[in-house]
Amino acid sequence: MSETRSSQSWRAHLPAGTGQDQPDLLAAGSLPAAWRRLAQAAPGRPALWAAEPGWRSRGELDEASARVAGRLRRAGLAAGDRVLVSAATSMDLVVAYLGALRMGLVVVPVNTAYREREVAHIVGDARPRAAVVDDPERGSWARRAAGGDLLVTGPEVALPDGDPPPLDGAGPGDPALLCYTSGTTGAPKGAVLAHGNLLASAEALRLAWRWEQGDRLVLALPLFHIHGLGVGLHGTLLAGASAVLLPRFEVGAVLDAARDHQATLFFGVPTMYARLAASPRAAELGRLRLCVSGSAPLPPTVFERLAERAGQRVLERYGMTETIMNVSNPYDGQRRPGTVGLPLPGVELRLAGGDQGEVLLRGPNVFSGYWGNPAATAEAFDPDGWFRTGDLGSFDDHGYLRIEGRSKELIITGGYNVHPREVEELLGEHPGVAEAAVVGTPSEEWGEQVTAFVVPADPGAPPGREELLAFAAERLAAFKRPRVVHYVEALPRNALGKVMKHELRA
Ligand code: MCA
Ligand code: AMP
Repeated sequence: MSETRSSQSWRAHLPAGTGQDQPDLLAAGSLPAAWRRLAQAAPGRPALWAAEPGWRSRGELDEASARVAGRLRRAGLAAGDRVLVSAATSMDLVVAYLGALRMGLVVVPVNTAYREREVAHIVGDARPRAAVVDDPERGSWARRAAGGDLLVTGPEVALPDGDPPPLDGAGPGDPALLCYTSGTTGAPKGAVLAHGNLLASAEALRLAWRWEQGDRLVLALPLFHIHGLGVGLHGTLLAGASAVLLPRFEVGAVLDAARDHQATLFFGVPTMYARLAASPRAAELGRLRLCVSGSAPLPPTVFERLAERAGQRVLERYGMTETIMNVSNPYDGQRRPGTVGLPLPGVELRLAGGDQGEVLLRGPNVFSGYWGNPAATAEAFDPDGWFRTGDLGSFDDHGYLRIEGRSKELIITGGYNVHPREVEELLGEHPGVAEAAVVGTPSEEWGEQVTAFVVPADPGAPPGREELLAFAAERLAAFKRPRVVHYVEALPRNALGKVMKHELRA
């Protein structure tokens, strides 16, 4: 068994001279309780900016989110009910989210690129009572999947006002988010993140990244995944800092926002940093105090280019939906490209195989299980309660973690996850396809790209590539659609009949 990296390395994340004990990450009670105190302490302080309506202060967010909670309560929702939330970033979306979280609803964030079958799977599993969506078609998909019994509203939650329910009373064990993710295998499962998980991770990041009230984040990540939500938004609110909300990532818009709003922070996925590094304006990134990359490996070439062109040494960290954030390069001290750094405060980490093996994690940031799926939950943890990430790691000479690869079949393209089996099953539904295998192949732009190997039902008349892609596009989010399609006579299989994916990747 390998050494556990934990109680020593967290010190590397805190300023020199910090006390001897690990910080109490749950001291604030919950994120909503912490935000409430910050709002009361300085209600006029600017908190969030969006093109529409401009700046909103802590106090305004506090009032507006309480109003949303009153409306949702009047509509019949109560603590513990699930509410599906699927919308592009906007002030209304954030207010709706905060209102739901403050009254104890369990928020189910859903990617806006999802098509009907993806939405229907989540609705069928999570059984939400309401959906907050910015697209009527997505609302009708959700309602249909719920058998007609679903309250659908827009991000402005334009429902009749009511008295707010008790707010900000959630305890650390109460569920806050239900995030659908493929985990290591199979169909998307709902990872239940409790209020304590959200707080522990945001507090560890606040300490490790020296997140202060004067900081201002340019937040161009979508808020329906943990990177934008659990890192960008939660961290901003817990630190009492501010953020500029952008509805989508675009190099010029990010750099304009950083300049116009005197931002200090930017968080992104490697595809975003590659685009920034290639821009003639790359040097402008140098004005920020801290840039953080995650969700997929940051190529050392991109790190070096930004260090050269902008004097910006991007800090890479490692996270996962089930655990929020785990490991980070230190703020002070060396940021080592090609590594993700050292376990964050509160996080215990070890490698299953000794010096190299599956990354195993424990800590107050780690979720407790998959929604209504005890079998998947049991599989996800080892008998000592270590969460099996499905990522393969090793330690470098400085004790920094390197993510070497994945034991799970997951493809990560532009920071979005694609589970091959979902795409394989879909392609297999096309009448012209006998079977298909899907793998990730290297891509400079996306990190990995979805690549399909298709065995036609009639080798003499394979389905057209465009037809196949249109078939996929109608049924799956655009980022899951194969970018490369190869037609093959047969798939390479081993003696047990299992497709040998490494041969396809070669
Ligand atoms: C868009 N497209 C993609 C992707 N995004 N294809 C593959 N992979 C993608 N990620 C497609 C579009 O559908 C379109 O296809 C074509 O690419 C061009 O779109 P473009 O305008 O260039 O895309 P974009 O809007 O600029 O989006 C690129 C992006 C975006 C900004 C990098 O993918 C993004 O926001 N990624 C971040 C995802 C994220 O937040 N992940 C965190 C997960 P067509 O033209 O054919 O229709 S949380 C997580 O992983 C853990 C917790 C962690 O550690 O953070
Ligand atoms: P998700 O399932 O969306 O939560 O994605 C989590 C996965 O993203 C992890 O299990 C890793 O495989 C990957 N990941 C996140 N951050 C990094 C990173 N900095 N380097 C390599 N892989 C990463």
